[in-house]
Amino acid sequence: MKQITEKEAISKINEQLEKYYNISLKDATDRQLFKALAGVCIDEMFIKRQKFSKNCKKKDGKAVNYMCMEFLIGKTLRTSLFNLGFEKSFGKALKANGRDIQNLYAIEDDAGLGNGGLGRLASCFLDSLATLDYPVTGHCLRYDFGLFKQKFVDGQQTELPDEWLGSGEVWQIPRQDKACRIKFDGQINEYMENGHMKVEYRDCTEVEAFPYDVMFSGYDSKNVAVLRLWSARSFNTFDTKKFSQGEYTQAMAEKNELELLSKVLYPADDHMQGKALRLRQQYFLVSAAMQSIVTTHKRRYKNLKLLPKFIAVHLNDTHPVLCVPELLRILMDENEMSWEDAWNIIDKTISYTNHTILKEALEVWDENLVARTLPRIYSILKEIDRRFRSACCELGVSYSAVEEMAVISNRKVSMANLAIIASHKVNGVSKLHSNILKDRIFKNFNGMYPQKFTNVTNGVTHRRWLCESNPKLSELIESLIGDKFIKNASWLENLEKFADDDSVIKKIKNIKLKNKEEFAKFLYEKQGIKIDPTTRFDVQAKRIHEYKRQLLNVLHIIYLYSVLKENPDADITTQTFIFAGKAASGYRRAKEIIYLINQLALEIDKDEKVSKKLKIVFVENYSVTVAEKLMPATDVSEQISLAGQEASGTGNMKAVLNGALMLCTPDGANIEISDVCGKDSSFMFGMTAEDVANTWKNNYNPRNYYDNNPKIKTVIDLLSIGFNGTSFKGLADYLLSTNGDFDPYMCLADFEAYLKACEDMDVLYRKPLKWHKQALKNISKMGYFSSDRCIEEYAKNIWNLQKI
Ligand code: 26V
Repeated sequence: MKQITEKEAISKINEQLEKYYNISLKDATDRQLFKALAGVCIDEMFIKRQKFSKNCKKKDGKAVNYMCMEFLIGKTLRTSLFNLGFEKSFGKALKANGRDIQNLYAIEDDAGLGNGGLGRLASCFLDSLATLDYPVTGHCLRYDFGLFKQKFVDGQQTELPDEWLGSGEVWQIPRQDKACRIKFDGQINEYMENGHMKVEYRDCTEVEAFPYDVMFSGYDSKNVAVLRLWSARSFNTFDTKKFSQGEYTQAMAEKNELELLSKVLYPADDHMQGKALRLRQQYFLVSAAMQSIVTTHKRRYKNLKLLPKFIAVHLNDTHPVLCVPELLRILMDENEMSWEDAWNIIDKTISYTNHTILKEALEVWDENLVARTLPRIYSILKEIDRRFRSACCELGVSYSAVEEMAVISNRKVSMANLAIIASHKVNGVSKLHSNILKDRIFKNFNGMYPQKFTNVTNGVTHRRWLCESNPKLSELIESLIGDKFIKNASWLENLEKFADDDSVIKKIKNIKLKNKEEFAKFLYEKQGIKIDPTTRFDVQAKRIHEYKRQLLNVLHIIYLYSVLKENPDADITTQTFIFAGKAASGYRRAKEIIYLINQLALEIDKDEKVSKKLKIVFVENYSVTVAEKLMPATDVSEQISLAGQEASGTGNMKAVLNGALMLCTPDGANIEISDVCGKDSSFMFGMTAEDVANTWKNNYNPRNYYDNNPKIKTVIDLLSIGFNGTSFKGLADYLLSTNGDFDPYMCLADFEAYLKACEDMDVLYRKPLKWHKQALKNISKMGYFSSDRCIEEYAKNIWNLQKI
């Protein structure tokens, strides 16, 4: 891609500095420079975006609206510069003027508007859509506070507010012209007038949805993706009557209550809680987005029946599924369309991706809450339910199947059922996951609408996760096969021919070491902890959740600890176990696991002999930025969820793309990564999803493992005694119980197989050239897991989108 010259870079920076601060480069603070660079990018993207939009209109292009409650963006400056082809020249130009571009990157806070995989996937998709020249608008809430900041106090997780807006605001363009109103609560009166449904609202609460647009340029493309972040505002600063009567606080309280809507991201990704505010957030997002889509479409094309020709609406999980009744409402109540015509539009426009099979995470809302909060939407939901039930009746579907699939059943509204009924396509995020959806979770639906169900295996943007975050590796790759892989990830395959070139393999090995040194330095500066970059870095970085089985990892470490305590000279690989990830604030067990890891880390540190071979660190406050530093430094990536539970995983892709080998179970995308990279690419162990189903059926009995496997007995007993003065008997009991508070993710059942896989891995690790050769082979196959491939599949099979 064509880069600009250093001279051009300097002149662009000076232009911004002059415009905003009337200052020259040498006098500018880092913060002013940061703003200047952001300004350069924004101006550039603005021009690009305008041209693209014009072209899109001219060609009658179709656009996808990606609806998601979470976008885990991370930082934006470096990515914008990279994608615009500015990064290198700006870096050099600043350096020539005695400034370090890295310091400017450091100023920006992460935009952490998401919990984990689902939100990060949404951000990767924007990058790919922009790069591949597909028109897209993402819609999300502009949370004042993103995902909490994690801080350890005496080894326990505490949560602090994440105030990201200070530096995040530079990218956001306020769009007063697109603001709209959202109604909640009150009562409705529905009546027919001239054959059309009319609705009167009484006593409802109204709030303004005010959008901010953030632009994301594609790499070497003509396109810029827009993410529209909706913020809640009350219309009046305060109730003037109350204000004039001196009731200041109450007047302010009402304003604050309305604006609470977009105040904070819900920090859980595991457990559905029927919280009224969350339901309001969901409706607020979809109502604002649907209103803006319909308004723009009407202005441009006049005819609403043409909506499906120009618009695809994608539901990233069920959180935005109220798009369905909201779009029906707008079409019928505000545009006098009949139910049949409106439904026909829904049917062609909406698609849905499922991201979890965890029962407790599948969204169901209390019918009364929906009725009270969104009376008109509730009435539409009842009609969708009624029509669906009558269609089932005609098809002769059994009573129990109808109840299972209905939108409203047992006084609950099922969001997944609504999403499936309304979508023309439903996909899972890995082959295994999509099959589980068809064969188990949504079996009845699959019987009824087999053509709806499909798979799109996840991907990550290799530009951020390789080119930007691992410049050393990326430069080596470029020197070997050219830069074509940046735009076309499958080009990475050309690396394979260097697998037998020892000089290349040594370079790969060296780069890994350098990245580990850099990570060690970063960790020391951040947390004051020293780790040895010459040890093997064994990493498990993801949300803390029972199903992901950080506990299984810990059990293995305890086992190694017990062996080394007995015999400090035992033949055990010297390694650093690195954990990173947040626990939902109300998730007791996950927090206990964090505490266990931190206490065990301290105990091992204190043991002079053992600590020569073993070290544990828990990296505080895992975020996109931390991941960008950690992935390039990973030797072993732990992907050890109970088979069938991890829908896909995307951390696995990021790690392997950076030359890690996976230690993994046959779950989610692990299976496909191993298939694509070859059987020696990872160390896979444990029960398959099918084994898991059978073990569950035959009653898992952890006591048997404890009684018959002395290693397991040792480990569990040590857990009971505890570490660094704290007993973890609660966790030991949990691992051994068969009822009540027990481990449904069956850590003990996979323990022995896990140990064996670790031993196999050690064998390869002792032959560094072979290890790094495998790393190179893996990287060469990872093009398939670029979100570019994934977006091409969505565009073709789900959205019917054309490139502009
Ligand atoms: C679920 C819920 C449940 C109700 C409470 C609020 C809330 C917020 C977020 C979520 C999303 C959880 C689903 C999720 O993040 N799934 C992850 O999606 C990744 C991208 O497809 C995938 O790689 C991971 O395997 C999957 O766990």
